Amino acid sequence: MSQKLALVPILGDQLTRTLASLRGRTKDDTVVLMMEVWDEATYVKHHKQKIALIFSAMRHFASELGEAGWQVDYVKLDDEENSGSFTGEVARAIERHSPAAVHVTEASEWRVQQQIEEWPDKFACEVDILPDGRFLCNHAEFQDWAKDRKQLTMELFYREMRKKTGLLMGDDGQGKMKPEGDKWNYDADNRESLDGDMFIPKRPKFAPDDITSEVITLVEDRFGDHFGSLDRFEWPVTSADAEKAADAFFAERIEQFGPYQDAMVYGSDDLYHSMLSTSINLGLLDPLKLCERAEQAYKDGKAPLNSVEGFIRQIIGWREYVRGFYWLFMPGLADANEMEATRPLPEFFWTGETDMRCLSDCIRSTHENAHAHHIQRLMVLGNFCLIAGIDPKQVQDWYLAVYADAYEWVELPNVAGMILYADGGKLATKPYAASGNYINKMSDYCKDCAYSPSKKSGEGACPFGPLYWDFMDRHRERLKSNHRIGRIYSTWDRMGDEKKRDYLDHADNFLDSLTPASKGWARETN
Ligand code: FAD
Ligand code: DLZ
Ligand code: SF4
Repeated sequence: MSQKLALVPILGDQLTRTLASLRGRTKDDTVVLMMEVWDEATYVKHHKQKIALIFSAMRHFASELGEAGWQVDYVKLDDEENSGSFTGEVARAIERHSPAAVHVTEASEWRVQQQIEEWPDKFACEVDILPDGRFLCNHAEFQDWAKDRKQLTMELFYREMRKKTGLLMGDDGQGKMKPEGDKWNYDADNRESLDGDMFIPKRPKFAPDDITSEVITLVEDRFGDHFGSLDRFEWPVTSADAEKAADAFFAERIEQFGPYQDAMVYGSDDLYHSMLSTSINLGLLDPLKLCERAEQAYKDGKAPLNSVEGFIRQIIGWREYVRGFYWLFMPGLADANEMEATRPLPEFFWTGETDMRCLSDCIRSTHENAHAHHIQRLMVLGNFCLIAGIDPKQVQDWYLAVYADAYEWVELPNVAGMILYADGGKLATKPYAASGNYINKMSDYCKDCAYSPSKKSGEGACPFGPLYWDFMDRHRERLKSNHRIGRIYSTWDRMGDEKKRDYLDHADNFLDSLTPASKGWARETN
């Protein structure tokens, strides 16, 4: 029996046929609505590749649905009547199609969900807002796990997800589950640095087809003043290509994924990372299936446990955890500033023009590819923002704008919680502050840098050292009782006054020399 006509809006990061709002619908009683809207393309000034990726993936998905017989109403950015907003476009589509109901899957971001929650009052037809089934842990389950916990330790959450999925779980012989290899976490085995000469299989790159080329022209034309280059657009924009990218990762790179997860090499942007985050976040790949493939690679003897466990932890651990964390602490998380950081973001975050070779290489990769790998985001760019005391709002806007995989639900917990400690330690047990020694150990950046990590102060000293001590000194009252950090102050106290003064003066001079970002790079209102 045919149901009443429903309008099904599909947002830019919901590109899967298994979406909750499509479940149970038939092609005869459904109009799918997809909308390129100005508000979403400009609420921060996204990297050009990010906009091109989302528009191209949306257009490909719409055409696949159309070819499969679905009725798709696709609003392009340049359509004359385009109102510029999701709500405006749903209103116009209701006029065009007169549906009995709107079925929409909840938005991944708080900002958009607020708009959707107004629809039942705004529209005369019924509006159903359905939970997003693409995550393992729903909002209620996460709240339940978090309640009564002082510290939301990711590792404990992750163990629950391992038990829930059965991934890398065995039997202890007495009817209970136990982690494969008897250990939950193999992170300690995953800290090798990488020799620049080591062979790294190249990941597949996807040259723009006609749809992507048209979108690239549109983006150059309409968003020409946004950050980033479109010269090398190589992202998968369909689920078929994303599967090819996943095939190559499981065939060629997962074996070394674990050991070199934290390594950094000048000029090398992907190393053994999967480069699948853009596809997972868009909906082109199913995260749980990827974890099952990783587990299979282990069972088949094609990848060691430390690599496979590391990959699975990133997805059913960190990715699920940050999503739960985001919804638990929004909207306050976006305003959190526990460390009272107020310094403006330096201009070099947009130009890459700094003598600090680690930062300039991470910003180059960000500009060229709309990507930097995890440890670059965390221990180079993030560490700098933390110890230099950069205003969290400006850091959030930067990360949200520049990465092709950035949506607020995943960006914000990583920025406010993981790198800036702006949430006061709800996510991380201590600030991830480090001197240049860490970067020197894990990368080849320092050997040709204008600065030296072994020089502690004075001309040519790596700025990370003085900035680190300046940060520790500034936040002594707040951090001294943290058991993971407190002992650092004994080292600081053992230094003579002159040495301490040298560090603090050096940090002051360095910070004074920074040029603040000129207005309008990330957000018009900054
Ligand atoms: P891999 O190293 O191959 O990891 C596999 C997968 O694990 C990733 O594809 C991703 O889905 C997941 N993952 C790994 N780490 C995290 C994490 N910390 N949080 C959530 N998922 C994770 N990831 C995003 O998808 N979007 C963001 O906006 C984003 N912002 C970040 C900001 C900061 C400050 C930091 C420190 C990390 C951020 N990450 C973000 C996490 C991580 O850096 C990227 O997921 C990763 O670099 C993507 O590359 P990859 O697919 O090769 O990842
Ligand atoms: C990031 C983005 C951009 C640039 N443009 C669109 C768009 O035009 N249409 C769309 O449906 N989604 C877009 N997105 C993603 C949204 O900003 C947002 O992240 C998702 O709707 C999830 O809340
Ligand atoms: Fe970065 Fe310092 Fe190393 Fe230069 S010396 S690359 S600034 S850590």
